[in-house]
Amino acid sequence: MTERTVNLADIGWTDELATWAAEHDGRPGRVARANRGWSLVFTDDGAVMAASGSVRADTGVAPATGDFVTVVDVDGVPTLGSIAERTTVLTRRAPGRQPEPQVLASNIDDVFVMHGLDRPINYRRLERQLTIAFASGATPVVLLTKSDEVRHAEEAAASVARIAPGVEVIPFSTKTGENLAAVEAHTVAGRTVVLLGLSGIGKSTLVNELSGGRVQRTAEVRATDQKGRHTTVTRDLIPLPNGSVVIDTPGIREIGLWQAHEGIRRTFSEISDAEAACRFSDCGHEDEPGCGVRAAMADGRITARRLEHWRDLVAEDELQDSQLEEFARRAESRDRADADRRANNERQARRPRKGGKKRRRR
Ligand SMILES: Nc1nc2c(ncn2[C@@H]2O[C@H](COP(=O)(O)OP(=O)(O)O)[C@@H](O)[C@H]2O)c(=O)[nH]1
Ligand SMILES: [Mg+2]
Ligand SMILES: [Zn+2]
Repeated sequence: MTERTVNLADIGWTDELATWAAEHDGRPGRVARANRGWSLVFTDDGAVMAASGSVRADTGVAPATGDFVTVVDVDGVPTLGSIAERTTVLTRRAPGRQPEPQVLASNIDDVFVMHGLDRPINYRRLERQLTIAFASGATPVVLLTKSDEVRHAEEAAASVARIAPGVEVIPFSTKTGENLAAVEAHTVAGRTVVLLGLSGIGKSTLVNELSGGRVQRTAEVRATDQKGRHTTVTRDLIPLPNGSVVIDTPGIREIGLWQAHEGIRRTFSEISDAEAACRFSDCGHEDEPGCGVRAAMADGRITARRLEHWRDLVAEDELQDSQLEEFARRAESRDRADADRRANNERQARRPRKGGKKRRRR
């Protein structure tokens, strides 16, 4: 599939965005894949590879898959001009020591948190995924793939539902078609879903199924590169025939939290609810009198396992906050030192030069 022309409406474009684009130079489009230095952009004139270094330098925002953008021509090179404000952002902490965000997808409506029923469900991973999904501002939906491979798919779904209060959980199979309609109900014209899960769990198979087998397995497209040649590149953003959009992330293992306070609160809503009843606002839920969390544990509303996982994620979130504060403090004192140095230099420069010979004391 070459996708020479893409209808903007088929990649999530709205009237509001059209208004935004009219106020900005360049051709409207959506980022289908973001790499270092360039982005693959779907425009109404086909797929182009646009240089993205300058927009990043100007705005401090690195483009991400799902961004609505304009592409301008800079000396014959397609270049990202502007990035529209994101409505939702799925972010993880970038792997590595520095506390830095990595945007996985933007402007998404649903996050499909996917696990395979053919292996034991890793609840800690699931809770992390739900946390970043809630933090994104989009709606998480848990998809349990390969339901044809187990006998008790509904039971597995029920135990997942117990740790995902308020989240829809759908066990399904692309092999038998079980519950595929429930999954498809989330892919509605104009909406964007992102797939999150380990590799091998059936993400690409689902994309193929949703696109009626019309997407080739490798998700390749032909794009115009900076030199105007046509070249084949891989994209993560896939427009479906029904006018909805799927963003396929590469199998992501590490789910580091990024500013996920609100995500934790919503993922562990039974704990957040119970906490509201604690007598002390800074209750540690250990042996304080009037602790709502201990009370909820005593009557089974909170399990010991959930409390332990919650404590771990809260600790990780708080550590990150203090790391970020420390970074900000250091950056600030560096800025202050720079400013002092500049002011000093200026004073030196302004000081009138003493002309002639130096006088010597007698
Ligand atoms: N039994 C069964 N196998 C599936 C199903 N969906 C995908 N698979 C298989 O799981 C493997 C990995 O699928 P793939 O879509 O490539 O996973 P991805 O890495 O998440 O994109 C393939 O061998 C698929 O045929 C399903 O519903 N049932
Ligand atoms: Mg895949
Ligand atoms: Zn308490």
